[in-house]
Amino acid sequence: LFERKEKEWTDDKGDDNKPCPYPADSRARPGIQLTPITSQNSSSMARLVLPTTIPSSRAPPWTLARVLKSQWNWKKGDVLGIFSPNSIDYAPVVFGTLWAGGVCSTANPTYTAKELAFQMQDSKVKGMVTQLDLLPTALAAAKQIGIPEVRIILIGHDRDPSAKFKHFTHLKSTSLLNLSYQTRVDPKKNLAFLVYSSGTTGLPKGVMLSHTNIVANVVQFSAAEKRSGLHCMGGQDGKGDKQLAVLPFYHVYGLTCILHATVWDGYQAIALPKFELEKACKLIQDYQVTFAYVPPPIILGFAKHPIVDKYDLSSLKWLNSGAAPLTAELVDAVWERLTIPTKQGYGLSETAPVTHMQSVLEWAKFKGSVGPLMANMEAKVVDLDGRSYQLDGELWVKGPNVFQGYLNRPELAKDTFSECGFFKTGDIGHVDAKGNFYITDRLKELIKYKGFQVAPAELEGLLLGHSDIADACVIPAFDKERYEEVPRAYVVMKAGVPRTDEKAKELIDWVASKVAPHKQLRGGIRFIDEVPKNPSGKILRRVLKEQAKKEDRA
Ligand code: 4UV
Repeated sequence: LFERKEKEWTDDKGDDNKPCPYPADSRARPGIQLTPITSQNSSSMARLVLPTTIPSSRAPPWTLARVLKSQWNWKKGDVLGIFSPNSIDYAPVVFGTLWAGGVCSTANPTYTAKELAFQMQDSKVKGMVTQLDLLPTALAAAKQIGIPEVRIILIGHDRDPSAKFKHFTHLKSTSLLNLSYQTRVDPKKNLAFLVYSSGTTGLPKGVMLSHTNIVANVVQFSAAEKRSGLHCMGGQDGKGDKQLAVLPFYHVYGLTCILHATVWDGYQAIALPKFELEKACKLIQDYQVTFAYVPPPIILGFAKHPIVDKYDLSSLKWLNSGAAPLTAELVDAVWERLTIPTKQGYGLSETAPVTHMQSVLEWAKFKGSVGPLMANMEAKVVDLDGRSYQLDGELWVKGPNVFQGYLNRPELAKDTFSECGFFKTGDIGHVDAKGNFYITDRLKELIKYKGFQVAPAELEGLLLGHSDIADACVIPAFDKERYEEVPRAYVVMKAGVPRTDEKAKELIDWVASKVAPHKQLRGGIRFIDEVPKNPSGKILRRVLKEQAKKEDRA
């Protein structure tokens, strides 16, 4: 799988039989080629997971597969909802579900019951796994969508004192591998995960990721990291690399780059249920952590927070930033303070996720770049008409890790994929002569707060439901002090409603009471007379984004 052949830049001939509408100038840039991943050598995810030791206090993946198949009448393609922060039980639950031929719908543990119910209903889950402190939210969501209480299993440290809800580790009957609960899958066709993304527009949608999508990306990503020679040396003796597993496993960045990559490469992961800078520093020091994949706000913490000086972080060899833009200033600040290189990766839920990854050896040479394309992928930078472009344009990608479409939304395929099979990322960027890509802007409506997705359409829908509001538009603003994007609402109030600071605060608090913390209107509320729209009624977000840019720069 790791045999690589460097390929020259070549004209895109397309690897499918569909005619490409832009044959004359469709120069696509292929990544390095890995030996193609076929259905024989990728097979099911279950092949990745034959743990050699299971701690006696925990349970192996096939324990869950047994319960699903023998007690829940589980069929191939059935979906399990996972509503939990990072936990030692997360991986066996994921692999147990896949082992039984199922699909995991992973949800953000900060969701409200309503947000959770939406995802669980949309992905038609048959049952849910959660933790004791999240049980009230899980139960409220389960009630809304009619999931019986017996189909809720607990994971994590705490047990239910009333013993009404079974803990995953209590399902254990035997730690011996039991193959009879395994279901063979077609890795290209059968789904492994449903992660939720708003894509380029609208409300969150189920991103259908097949077994092959994930296996391909783990192999692509691992091969890319190994190019540096500094990464991912496994070892049971405690001498191998150790990763700080702070990215949430429910999000595709943590799911592939931590949960799966750790199993694939055999190094240790020190998992945190949520990010606290001081705890992270202590764990790095105590466990001699060697690397971490994080979003930019954590890079900011390492660069600027005084608490970092209390700890010895000298074991850290490098950091990888992704999920949102990173400034070169922060990269320099981390280096000056800690002498640790910060490189960048880029990807999307729809690409399982990694499409670009910078080598740690090139962090200083190509600062601001997200690196070259992953193996077995092709990319184009196109103008608005889909023609290849020399300057900044929309990034399109193609490869074995590109998803199968949005769940129950076949009508979106036309706008999501080009006629010759490229996935339109909705991000804007360019590529230099050496093949390094740079992401410079976003064409799509998405807002990213600390790397988490916020769909403007969702907040606009909520605001429009408020009795004082006539119209609303939500856009990304920039918090200069924290170096991060934050959602800001521009609202038109109904006649007679005061446009005061108190009213703005009241509305911000009202939104905060109804959504997960990352969706709060941290960029504030601005009152306007009219939401700018084109003649067909489509919101002209660019106008307000420009307005916000001017205000945030002032
Ligand atoms: O769908 P999603 O929430 O997915 C992600 C994935 C982040 C990854 C994946 C692989 C990596 O190696 C890595 O370092 C990070 O966040 O959101 C996808 C959108 O997030 C923005 C961009 O707008 C995507 O369409 N985004 C992701 N990475 C970057 C980024 C980046 N490095 N710079 C700027 N924007």
